[in-house]
Amino acid sequence: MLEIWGRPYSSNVIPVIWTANELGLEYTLQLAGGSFGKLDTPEYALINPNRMIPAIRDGDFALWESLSIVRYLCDRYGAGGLSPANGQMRAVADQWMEWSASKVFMPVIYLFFATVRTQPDARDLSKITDLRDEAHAALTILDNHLARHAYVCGDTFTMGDIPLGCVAYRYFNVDVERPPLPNVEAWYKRLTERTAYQDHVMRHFGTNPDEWAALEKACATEGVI
Ligand SMILES: N[C@@H](CCC(=O)N[C@@H](CS)C(=O)NCC(=O)O)C(=O)O
Repeated sequence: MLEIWGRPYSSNVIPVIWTANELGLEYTLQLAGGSFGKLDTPEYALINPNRMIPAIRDGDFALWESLSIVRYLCDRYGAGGLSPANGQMRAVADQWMEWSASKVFMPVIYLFFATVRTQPDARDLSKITDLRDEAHAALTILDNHLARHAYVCGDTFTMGDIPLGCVAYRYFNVDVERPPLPNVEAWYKRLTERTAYQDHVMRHFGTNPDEWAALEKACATEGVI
């Protein structure tokens, strides 16, 4: 059976878990990384020599790098669906996946760290505003694109929506004022209607480091996968 290694609150692991659930794949989640450890073991070095999460094992085949894993799962188990059959459409899906990583992921993850992962009395408001502005500027490009399309590749949900959908959840759920992005907001609302998104992306992550740590720890005992 497919094994996914990682922790379900990790920003790079969430796209892999969401993808596996969109595809209806059976898998086991091997809790690893952060407080779950296991990355320093000889066994894990064979799966990912970088000793980072996520990684997967699919039979004898091991793979790391979150977006490569999403592409692999969609190409292997969702060809013609999440991985568009048309080569140009697949390239457009790929383009938005790369763009998510190169333009949006970093300001949003730093915004997340500057808010949720920083104690309230230690937060730097001007840094938070700068990160919000950087994320908003990038997301304005997506907003213009989504004025003409329901999803990044057109009328249907594809793998191109997955990394951006994960980043969008964090962006729309940190405690910061956001200027309007009407088309991104409408697309985000469409994602929130998907069961796999509700179950695996829309995880309440708390409002401060203590809440965040408690929620992440709880997923080991409550079986939240
Ligand atoms: N480019 C890599 C980045 C992987 C990465 O930075 N993973 C972090 C978690 S988000 C990690 O393994 N941190 C160590 C840990 O969680 O213990 C990917 O997309 O898979």
